Amino acid sequence: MPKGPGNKSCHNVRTDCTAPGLRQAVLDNLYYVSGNTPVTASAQDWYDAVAYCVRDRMLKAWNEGIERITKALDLRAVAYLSAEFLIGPQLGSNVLALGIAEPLREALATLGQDLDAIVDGEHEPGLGNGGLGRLAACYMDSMATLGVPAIGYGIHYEFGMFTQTIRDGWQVEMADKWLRQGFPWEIVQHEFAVEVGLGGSTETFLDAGGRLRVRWNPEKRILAVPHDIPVIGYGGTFCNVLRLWSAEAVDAFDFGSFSSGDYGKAVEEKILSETISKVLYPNDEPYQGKVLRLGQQYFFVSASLRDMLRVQQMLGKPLDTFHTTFAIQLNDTHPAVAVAELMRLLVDGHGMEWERAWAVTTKCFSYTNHTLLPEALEKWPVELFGGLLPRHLEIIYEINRRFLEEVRAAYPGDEGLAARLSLIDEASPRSVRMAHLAVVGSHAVNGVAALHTELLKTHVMQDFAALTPQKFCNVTNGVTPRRFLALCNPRLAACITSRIGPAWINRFEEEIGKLEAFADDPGFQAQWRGIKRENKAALSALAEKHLGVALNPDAVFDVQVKRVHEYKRQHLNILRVIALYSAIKRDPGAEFSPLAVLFGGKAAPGYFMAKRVIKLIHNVAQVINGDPDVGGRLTVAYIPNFNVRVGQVVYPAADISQQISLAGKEASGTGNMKFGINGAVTMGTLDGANVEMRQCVGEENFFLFGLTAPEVVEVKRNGYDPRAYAATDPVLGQALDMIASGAFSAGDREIFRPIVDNLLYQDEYMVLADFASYMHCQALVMEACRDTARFTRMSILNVARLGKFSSDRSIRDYCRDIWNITPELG
Ligand code: B1H
Repeated sequence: MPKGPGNKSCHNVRTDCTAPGLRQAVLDNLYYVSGNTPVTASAQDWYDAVAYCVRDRMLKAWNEGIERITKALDLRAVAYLSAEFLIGPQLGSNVLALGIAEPLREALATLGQDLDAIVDGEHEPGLGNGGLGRLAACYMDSMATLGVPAIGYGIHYEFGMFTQTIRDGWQVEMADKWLRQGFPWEIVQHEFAVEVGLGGSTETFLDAGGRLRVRWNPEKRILAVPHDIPVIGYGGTFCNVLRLWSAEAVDAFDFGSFSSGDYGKAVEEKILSETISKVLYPNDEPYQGKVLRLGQQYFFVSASLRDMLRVQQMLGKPLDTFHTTFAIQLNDTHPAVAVAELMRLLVDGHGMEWERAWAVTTKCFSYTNHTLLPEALEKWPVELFGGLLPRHLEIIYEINRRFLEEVRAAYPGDEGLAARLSLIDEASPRSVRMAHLAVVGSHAVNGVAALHTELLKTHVMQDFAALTPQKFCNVTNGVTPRRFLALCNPRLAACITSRIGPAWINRFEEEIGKLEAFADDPGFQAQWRGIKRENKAALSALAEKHLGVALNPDAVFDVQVKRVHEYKRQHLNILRVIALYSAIKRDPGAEFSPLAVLFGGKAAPGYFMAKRVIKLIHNVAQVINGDPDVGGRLTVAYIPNFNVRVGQVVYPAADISQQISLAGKEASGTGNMKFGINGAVTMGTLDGANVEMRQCVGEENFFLFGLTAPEVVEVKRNGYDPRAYAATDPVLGQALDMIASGAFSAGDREIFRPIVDNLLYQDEYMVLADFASYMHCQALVMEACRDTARFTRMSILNVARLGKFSSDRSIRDYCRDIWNITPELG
């Protein structure tokens, strides 16, 4: 009899949560899953063994969750449709939810393993671009924690967001093959695979009852295979599922071609089919009208709706009560084709009358808008759309015909209004306006911050808001305090718990305010500062290791991490850095408290200007960090490959959070909240959720600068001339001159000319207009930082007063105002 760890296995090796039980479970997995012993196991083997051990302990709640949705007749579940779910590393958050960190840590220690190292080694699935995808993941976390039955539906991209490396200051993209080592958290459910059609044509026919019906004959079919990832709520009792569809060929390969010797053709179809879920489009905001992207959208939407209809039928419920089973949330317009697809499934597929189908459809759907940027609003050329989805185009025309009939009845003679509201943009090339389809097909439309919703109602969707004001509402974004405080900042979490108890973790809005009582307590303040310093030291160690840049943990850490985009104005930040550098150079002996300015974020691979801004930041960093006059008082670093994992190290280490978009451009922002609940004070404009954050923390605890949204409109209307600002502000003029003259490019005057010229002659995002105000604000920040007690108080109050920005509050808002669902817990 061989001596394997499995021999000592006990019957509850998959559920036991004591240290000895967990130890045995890990050893069993090592032995039976990976074919290893502690002697031969690699780091990956240990990770897998621990991950499967943790997953086992989620399966009770998981199976109960599936039963809940598929058994209860009177239950309404959320179907959250999103092309992105940026879920981040899974091991740490699942351990936290189950509450087994301590016994697991102990168990692993007896095996010579460190839980934290195993958690830190996880490679995250990068199935999203940025804020929008991460929001979807925070909402999944909150729904599970609050006990809101939900299924997240999305795409199982083979390649997620690219890995960013930096070569000579330039961003270089590398493919992210996140599945290379397997992904222990997912369960593939082949039995629920569905076929999705694409292309082809439509035909009419008379059905048995003599009714004229339409049939779509797709040119090709693709198999959608669900990969299920459990999403367990804090406390470990309630579990939802994230169901991601992966594309496969309906038939593995064509035997006809194979037999006749055409091996290439035999596998061609398979390869073509699989391209649908091959790669995530890495363009945050400006959408690209690529047919493959529309294919992706339709692919996951169709599979998801058919999955929901399967549940409806399994429950034995009639189709015209479909909306009582599912509240379907459209995360931006990426899944908006769902409106047409549900109509097709009900009308063509099940012979439902148009009016009844439309009533069901509009009661199901609600739509979240995430952007005001005109270039980000999805519009598909009619020809492209009809080529891929001929029946859906017909259905959209019919929806539009009926809708415009109502518009004309309400506003007779106003053809301008009808044209503005139409689902079809008649300008060449004619195109389908996805946002209009989403609004018309939904009973509720929400923006993601108060200002954003207001601007939606008064500008971008003015006509719709006038027509159906009752549809519009606001749900301000939130972030999960589990991942973005309890998990990522264990020192601060323990400190908070020591004062107000642990209830803040799942009752953040109700509990975190209790911290305010300690804001001026010198002992608490000292502890608070000590923790921030330790977090900064941890980030410094990482920067030292990966970048070779030494960051002084006693410096003020001033951080801007987010996607690189002109409207987010990383270039405004670097102009500020250059101005500070010039000030030091002018008077090297003057007092200057140490400041570390950190950047991080990816640029879309085709975004010329954003990539050049990354290069500029690197070049400025090189000059400043190497200048003996500066003597380490000002340090600049670019943290490569910013993602959820890196964020979890960065947010806890920040003193100052840069949220400096041009007012009216950032829909909400969520990084602002992640920084804030970790005690960073915001330096920001009145944009997105900054506005509400400032209201909550108090204006004395927020560093405000810049034009307001109405002022932006006003200045532009009067003819904005950026050169006038450069000419009259010597600090700004000099900073721009330094870049232009090659001070950061070894004399090369060409490399950054596109940036400088753009700022001087266009400056769409009004960097120059806000510069003076930003510099003035910077002086106030530096003054505040010198007063340690005052700054620590600001930091504590930021945490204590940001309870509203928990995604639990957002989900309660959705439940109450949009979904009509009562959370089962909390
Ligand atoms: C946001 C996007 C987005 N808004 C298109 N829009 C994409 C648009 O791949 N695409 O085609 C990807 C992403 N992302 C962000 O959403 C907003 O800019 C943030 O302000 C907001 O906080 C976030 C969540 O609401």
